[in-house]
Order: sequence, then structure tokens, then C-alpha cells
Amino acid sequence: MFDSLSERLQDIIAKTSGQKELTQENMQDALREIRRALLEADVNLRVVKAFISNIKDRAEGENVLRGVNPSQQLVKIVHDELVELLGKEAKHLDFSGHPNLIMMLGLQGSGKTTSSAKLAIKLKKEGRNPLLVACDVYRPAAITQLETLGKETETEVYSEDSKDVQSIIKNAINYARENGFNTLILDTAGRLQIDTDMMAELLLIDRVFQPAEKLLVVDSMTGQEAVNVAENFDEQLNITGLVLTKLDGDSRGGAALSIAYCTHKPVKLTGTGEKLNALEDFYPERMATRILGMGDIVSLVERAQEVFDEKTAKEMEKKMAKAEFSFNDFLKMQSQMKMFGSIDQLLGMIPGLKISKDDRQMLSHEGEKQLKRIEAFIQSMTPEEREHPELMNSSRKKRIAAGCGMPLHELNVFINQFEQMRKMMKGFSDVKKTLGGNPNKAKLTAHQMMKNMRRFR
Ligand SMILES: Nc1nc2c(ncn2[C@@H]2O[C@H](COP(=O)(O)OP(=O)(O)OP(=O)(O)O)[C@@H](O)[C@H]2O)c(=O)[nH]1
Ligand SMILES: [Mg+2]
Repeated sequence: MFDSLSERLQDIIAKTSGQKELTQENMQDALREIRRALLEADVNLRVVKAFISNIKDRAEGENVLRGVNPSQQLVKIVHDELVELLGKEAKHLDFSGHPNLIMMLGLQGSGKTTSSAKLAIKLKKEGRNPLLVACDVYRPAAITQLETLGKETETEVYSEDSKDVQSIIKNAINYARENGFNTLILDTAGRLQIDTDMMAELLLIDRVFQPAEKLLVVDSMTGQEAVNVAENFDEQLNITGLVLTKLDGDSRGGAALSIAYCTHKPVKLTGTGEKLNALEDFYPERMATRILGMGDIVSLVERAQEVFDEKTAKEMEKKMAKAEFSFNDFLKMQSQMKMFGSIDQLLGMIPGLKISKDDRQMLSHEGEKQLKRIEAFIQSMTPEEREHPELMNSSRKKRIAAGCGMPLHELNVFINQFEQMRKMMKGFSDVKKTLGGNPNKAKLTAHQMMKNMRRFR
């Protein structure tokens, strides 16, 4: 459903990817386009305004991160704001009450009856024992429809040949208690528009039975009107959550994205098809990643945020530039790299870096093997030696070799190569810098990096 919005956002971000830094000017362009994309996708105007203003504030306030480029950082900001917009954390159904009551409400045709049956299947899978209750006593075929769905889903349906909804629910509760059902799904009647009769009935059910869940079922295809309807229902009934149906449809979907923000109520479930297993829990995080389609970049930036603490990185860069890089610095850097994941994973996450899988694995394998040997070597040194590579002499080398069980000549090779290693580290910092810019250049530098690695074998 969000395909076109998704494409638009990805295009906008791709446009910023050649830039070295996000200046106020090019940020403004990006924001203007994001705004337009959201409006075209039918996102509510209020939501768009808040969204853009939040992105702007964050982009201006955020430090430049090492290891990622500004466009990747923008992806992360847009992603986080989308998560925020969609309700931040997943909220699941409330199963309190004996029995537990879940009331489905909404306009005609929004998908209440279908979603009730889908929910029954889902709850059974989760080990609950649901009973469907036919509360739509107005539409002639409503009860038959629910009964058919009950057969298909092998769920018992409670219905009565009566127009008194209150008494039906009361009897259904007794029936459930006697027959071991722990959740009642109340399939209520829909109207073309919100009217006073409908509201009065729902309010009465709410007051008398106090269902744990009052789920407003909203058809995602209905556009901005859905936002108004949801706000209206919520004002009068204080709903507990939303079910967004027909997310499999081909409309723009922006309205559906706006409802959680406008009502401050969580989307708890989504309907994604006509089949009866097409009902899913809603996860703001997953939905945001789906819309933006850039999960890898988001996790790259998150890890960079965790790993690269600004100060250490600056210190190291200075040392590298002056070739004062010590064995300790090497260990520190290596532990940061490890937090990033394997070299293979790291290379795989860098967008635009096109090296073949074989090359990547070779690079990663060689790199990791080499790093392990150097690590063992350094760990056998005294603290002083680690800080001052120039202290190395033949008796120290003998001791260290014995300590880590490596032949002396290998240690000699290592020490001779330590200078080269500093160069390689410097090379790696250049790769990081280059990756902030042109991906084609990055490709070239990755080749240089491989050459460096080969020299170490
Ligand atoms: N594609 C798709 N169709 C859906 C979905 N949910 C419901 N529908 C369809 O929407 C139509 C209306 O669904 P119902 O469940 O009868 O809606 P309702 O809210 O109970 O309608 P009333 O009882 O008349 O108020 C049916 O044809 C369903 O198959 C969904 O997630 N995806
Ligand atoms: Mg119905």
C-alpha cells in the first residue's frame, strides 16, 4: 500500500547521497520534497507539519557521526520520526476481564466482521479460547455472514434471534463462563455515518460491560475522512486501539498512517488481505522500515551511534595521521570494530560498495585471521610495551613469542609490519572518509584495502 510513498522517500534520500554534508540549504530541499511526498500520499496536513518540523529540529541538533554519511544520517532521522508517528512501541491487546471482552466497532464495510473472524483464528493460535458474538442485529444477512466465517475458522458463534443487543451480550457472557470461553469478540453493527443511534448503542455496551478493548476498525482506503471518523469515535467512546484494514489495497495510504498520531491511540492490528489469516500485530518500527525500505542503513547508523564515540575517534585519527598509533590503540580500535560486527557484515552494510561476495569473504576472512594473530601478540606484551612499540628488543621479543606460542620469526615479521599496519589503519580511515562521498571512489579504495590486506599474509 505504501509503495509509492516508499519510492518517493527513497528517491529523495538518494539525491542527498552525493553530498559531503547536509547544509541548511540542501536539507531544506530534501525537507520540501519529503513534505510534498507525504501530502501526495494523503498524509494528514497536521501530521505532515509536525513530522517535518521534528525532522528539521533533529537534523539541526544532531552531531555529525563518524562512519556514516549525512544522507545515511537523514535516513535514520526520517525512520525514527516515522516510528514516532506510527506510535513508537507496539501495543498489544489487553486480555483482562473474566471473560475478556473485545468490542469491534466502526463504519459500515470497514471490515469489523472479517477482522473478528481473523482475530478468532489469531487468538486460538495464541492459546486463547474465543467466542464470536453476533451483535449486528440490524443488517439482515449479518448473522449468517458471521456464522459462515465461524464455520470457516472453526470458532463457535453466539447469536440470538433478538434485537436486544444488551441482553445478547449478557447471555453470551454467561454462555462463555459455562462453556470455557475466555475471550468474547463482539461484532457490532456498522452505519454509513456516525449517527446518534449507533453511538448510543455503543456507549451503552461500553457502560454496562466495560470491554477491555474497544477497537475501532478503519478501512485504510477511505482517505482523510477516516481520520475525522476516528477522531469522532474516539472523542465519544474513548477507544483503546485501532485495526487498520485493507492495507493490501493500492491506495496511497497516508491517511492510515495519520490516524495513530491524530487520535493518540495505538494501532494494534492490521488487516492485510481477504484471507482469514491476514491479520497481523502492528509494529511501528517494522512498518517504518518497510516504508523507508532502508533497514540496513538504519542499523548501520545505529551501530555507528553506539560504537563511534566522538572523542576516542578524534584522538585515534590524530595518532594515525602522525603515525603514533600504539599497540593499545590498535586493540581499542579492534574492539570498536568488533562491536560493528564482522568485517564481512560491515562491508555488506555499506550501500554503494560493490565488491563481489567472494572478494568480500576473502577480505573478511584474511582480515579477521590476521587481526586475531596480532591480538594474541599484543596480549603477551607488558603494558609499557603496548604503549611504546619502540621498546622492542630481542630479549623482549623472545619473551613475547614464548608467551603467545608463536615462532620468533613471525613476531619479527609482525614488528616489521607494524609500521605498515599503521599505514593500513590510516588507509582504513581514508576509506571511511571516502564512503561519506562517492560510492565509486569507495569501490576503488576497497580494492586498495584488499591489496593492503594481501600484503599482510
Ligand atoms: N483486501 C482486503 N479486504 C478486506 C480486508 N478486511 C475486510 N475486507 C473486505 O471488506 C469487505 C467488508 O468487510 P466486513 O468484515 O463485512 O465489514 P463490516 O465492517 O463488518 O461491514 P458491516 O457489517 O456492513 O458494517 C469484505 O468484502 C471483506 O472481505 C482486508 O484486510 N483486505
Ligand atoms: Mg459486519
